[in-house]
Amino acid sequence: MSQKADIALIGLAVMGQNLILNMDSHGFVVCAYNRTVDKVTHFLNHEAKGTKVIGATSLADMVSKLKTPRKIMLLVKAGSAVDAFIDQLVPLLSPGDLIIDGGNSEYQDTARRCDELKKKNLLYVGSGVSGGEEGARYGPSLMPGGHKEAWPLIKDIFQSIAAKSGSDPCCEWVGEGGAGHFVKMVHNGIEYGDMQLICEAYDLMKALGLNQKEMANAFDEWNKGELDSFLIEITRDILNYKDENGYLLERIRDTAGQKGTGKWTAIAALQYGVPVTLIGEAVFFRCLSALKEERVHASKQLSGPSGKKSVAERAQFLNHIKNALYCSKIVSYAQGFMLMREAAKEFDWNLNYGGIALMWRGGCIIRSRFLGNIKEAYTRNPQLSNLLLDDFFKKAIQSGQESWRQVVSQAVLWGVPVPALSAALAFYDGYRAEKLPANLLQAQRDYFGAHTYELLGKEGKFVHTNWTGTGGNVSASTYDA
Ligand code: NBP
Repeated sequence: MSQKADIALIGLAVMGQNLILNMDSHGFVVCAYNRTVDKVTHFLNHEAKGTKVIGATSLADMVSKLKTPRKIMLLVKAGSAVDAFIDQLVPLLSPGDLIIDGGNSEYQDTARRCDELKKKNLLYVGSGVSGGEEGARYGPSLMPGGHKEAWPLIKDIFQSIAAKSGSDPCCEWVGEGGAGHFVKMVHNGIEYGDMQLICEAYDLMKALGLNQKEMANAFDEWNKGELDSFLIEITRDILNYKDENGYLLERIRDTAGQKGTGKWTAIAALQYGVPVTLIGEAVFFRCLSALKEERVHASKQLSGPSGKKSVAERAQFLNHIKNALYCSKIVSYAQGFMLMREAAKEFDWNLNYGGIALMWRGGCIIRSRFLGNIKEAYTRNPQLSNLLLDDFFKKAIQSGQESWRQVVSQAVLWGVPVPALSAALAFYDGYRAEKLPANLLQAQRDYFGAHTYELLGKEGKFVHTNWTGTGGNVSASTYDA
C-alpha cells in the first residue's frame, strides 16, 4: 500500500490547486479530489507533476488514502456546494475525523455546520483564507475557527503553509463556531474600505490635474511611509501599466462588481448595531458605480459646482490627501475591530485582537505596515476598547486631521464624491462628541409616538410629555420609528 496522505483537499480551482502545491512544498502529502474527476488527472499530470501529491477517483477512494484522524479540506464555491460535500462525506468518516472549509462561507453557515457535525461526533473548522492565488501558493493568511479540539490536528500544517510576519505565522486559532469566517468577513469588508479610500485619493489626484505618471509616483512615495501596503503598491503598478495603446486604466469601465463579503460585513454591522460606516459607504459606492447608464443620463441633467478645481500648492494638497487617507484608514480599522468586539460579546468568543492584526499583517490583500502598528497597540494594551484611543493612533490623527478636513471640504466644494473619506471624518467627529443631537431625536420620537425619553442625570427613568398640551399626540402604534 502506498504512503497515506496527511490531508485531503477537495476543489481543484485556483485556490485549491495552489494550496495543495503550498502544502506539498512544506513536506505534507496531500490527496487531491474534485467534483469533476477529470480535473484530478489533469492536475496530477500538469501542475502537480513531480510532486508527492496523490489523487483520488472518488470520495471513498480519497477517504481510504488518508491517515487517521482524517483531515479533509474543502476549497469549493461557498454555499450549497459545501453542504453537498459534507453530506457525501459524513457516511464515509469516523468519529474524530475533521472537515475544514477554506472557502468564503458565511459565518452563520459555518456555525450551523459546526453544530450539525458535533452531533455526528465529527470535527469541523471554517477557515478564512486570504491572499488570492499567489497567497495560496506561497503563504496565505489563514483564520481558522470552529471546534477547538480540531486545532491541534491542523496547527502544524496551517502554520507551516501560512505567510510569515518576521518569524510569526499569519495564522492562529480564532475562536469557536463561525469566528474564523466572521474575522475573514471583516477582513474582506476592510479590504472594500481600503480600496474605496484609494479610489477616492486617485479621483482627487485626477481633479488636481495630475497625469498618470505623477499619480503613480505619488503612490510609490506613499508606499515608503505609514501607508506602505500591498494595495498601495498594486495601485502604483496599475497606474504605471501601459499596453500597445498606452495607459490601460483609463480604458477600463468605471463599474465595480462584488461577491458579497463587503455586503455581509455591512449587514452584520447593522444587525449588531455597530457604526461601521466606512465599509457601508464602500459597498454602496460600488452599487452606485454599477448604475452606469443612469449616471451617464444624470450627468447630462444634474449640475454641480462650476468653479475651477485648483489649489494654491499642489504638492501640499497631495500631502493632505495622503494624510486624509491615513486618518480614514485608522477609522475604518477602528470600526472593523468594534464590529469584531461586538460579535465576540454576542457569540462569547475570546478574540485576540492583536493576533488578528498579526494574521492580516502578511499574506492577505490588506497586508500593510499599519497592521503591525495595530498589533503593537493591542500588545501595549490587550484591553484597548477602541483603536482610536491608543496613543499612537491618537497622535497620528492629531497630526493628520487638519489635512483630512481640508481634503473633505475641498472635495465637497469641487463636487468630487468622497463617501469614505467623509464618512470616516463624520464618524470621528461623532465618536469624539460628548454631546450629540440625539436629545432632539428622543423628543421627536416621544412627540409623535409616545416613545418616552430619558432625562440627563436621571438615566433609566422614562418620562413622556404631551408636547402640544392638547392631548392630541399621534398614537405610538400609528407611527413607529
Ligand atoms: P471557485 O469558487 O470558482 O469554485 C470552484 C470549485 O467549486 C471547483 O472545484 C468546482 O468543481 C466546485 N464546485 C462548484 Br463551482 N459547484 C459545485 C457544486 N455544486 N458541488 C460541488 N462542487 C462544486 O474556486 P476558487 O476561486 O478556487 O475559490 C474556492 C473558495 O475559496 C471559494 O469559496 C472562494 O470564495 C474562496 N476564495 C477565493 C479566493 C480567490 O482569490 N479566488 C480568495 C479567497 C477565498 P468543478 O470543477 O467540478 O466545477
